[in-house]
Amino acid sequence: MTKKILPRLYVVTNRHQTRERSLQAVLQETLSAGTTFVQLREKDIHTRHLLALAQDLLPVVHQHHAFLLINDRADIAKHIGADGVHLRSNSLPIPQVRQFLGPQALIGKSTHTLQDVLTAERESADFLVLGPIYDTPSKKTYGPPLGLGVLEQACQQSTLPIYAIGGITPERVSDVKQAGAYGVAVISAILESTSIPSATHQFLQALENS
Ligand code: TZP
Repeated sequence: MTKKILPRLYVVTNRHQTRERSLQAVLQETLSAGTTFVQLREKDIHTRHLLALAQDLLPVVHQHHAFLLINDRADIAKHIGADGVHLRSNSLPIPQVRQFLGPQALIGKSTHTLQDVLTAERESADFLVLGPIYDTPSKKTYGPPLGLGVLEQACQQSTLPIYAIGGITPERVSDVKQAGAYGVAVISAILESTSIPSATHQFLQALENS
């Protein structure tokens, strides 16, 4: 059975970081500019609104031949036919989600320590997101930056593709790739950008060149 090939750029949503633009408009712009991997991560939204938003976004994402993953909510992902789910530490365990969504679903896992990385590996996630690697405006929530050293160790000790997250900019792509990251996961450097197409192109170019 063939698994989907994972894109290198993973755009993570936060509708509060779009500079007053609608999330739909911002996503449309980054998808048109070449983004092919999106995580809908709206943690402070009621279930029914999240369902409606996900249902609204999925056809747009699929029109661009991109994948849509839903943060945490395997039930919503399954119901709308999303490409998979992105799990956090307090989500349902990976094996149960795998059983629920089936073998074709993409299952990503957020990790914040080397121990998290090794656990997620044993449970057969498809990919990991590790961070924050750098200082980010949201650092209070996510803790101090791990730095490139931890990223490098994680990439050496894991066979899974690892996306670096936290303060990632196009200028930092080559360093995280050099540390072994498969790709980058980005919120603010794309969603808050005054030119979403140009920010997206810069990331895609940096990923291609490193
Ligand atoms: N997990 C670790 S850092 C982070 C998440 C969700 C936020 C990353 O946001 P940004 O704006 O790309 O630094």
